[in-house]
Amino acid sequence: MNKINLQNISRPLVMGILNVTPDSFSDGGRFANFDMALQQTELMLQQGADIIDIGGESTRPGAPEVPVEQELDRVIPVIEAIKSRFGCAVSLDTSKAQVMQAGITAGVDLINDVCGLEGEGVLKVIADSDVPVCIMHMQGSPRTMQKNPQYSNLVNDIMAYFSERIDHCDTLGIDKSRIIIDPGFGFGKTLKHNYQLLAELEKFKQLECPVLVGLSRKSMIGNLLELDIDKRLAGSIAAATLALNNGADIVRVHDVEETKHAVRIFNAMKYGVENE
Ligand code: 7PJ
Repeated sequence: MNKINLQNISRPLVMGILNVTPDSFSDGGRFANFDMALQQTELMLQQGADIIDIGGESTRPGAPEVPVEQELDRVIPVIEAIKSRFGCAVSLDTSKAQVMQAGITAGVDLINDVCGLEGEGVLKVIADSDVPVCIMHMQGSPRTMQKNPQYSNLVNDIMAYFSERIDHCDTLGIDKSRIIIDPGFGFGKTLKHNYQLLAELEKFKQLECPVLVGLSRKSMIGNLLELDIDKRLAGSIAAATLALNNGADIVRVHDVEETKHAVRIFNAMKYGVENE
């Protein structure tokens, strides 16, 4: 399995989601168990995942906060086991400095922060390391974000947020070449906002950072189609495909096998049929 090289993402990457929370909204704790987490990782790698994204804190709207010790207990043993058993690229979905530090020590290849590196002590941990980071945009906090999200200009506001974060990182010695940006679908956005972001995703490429998107099984799919979580696969693949066509470099998904099919269809259209 290849390590991620942000400078050279020539084809879209698939990031497989591994929740090690008992309360994640879409796979409800099925992988809380250590062995199940390793099995799910192995399956996603067989299906062609390029990166495994491990999260120990649910960020669904209204989710309770997880104490740092509990988050560490959930994610660190799983990271260590995955790194030693599979040696694949591992991303850590966390917003806490202490968890990031422990993850970096355990060898993670990417920090994925839905709070855009705004947490206490986070920037220092990142500046003292050389791991790449994904900076996601969120308006508000998971508890409040869906109350009444408002923007003066949706894309410009989010672009301005990224510019500010990138500049701030730069002053601390975190080079832009280490940064991935993510508009944060569903994080402080209405249904309309989410689809506008999908339509205008290409604009984020102006910032010259790889663009990551997470659309998989989200309520922007479920609310539009009026479908429960377990019926959102086709909608998720459609959304991922549109995101790829609008410039997404990395897609964060639950359904790796089906998303890889979409990536291969996209690649054949965009770059021609390869290896034949
Ligand atoms: C995202 C994420 C996302 C990034 C979650 C869910 C909710 N990280 N973590 N982007 N979403 N970078 O999986 O639906 O959209 S948790």
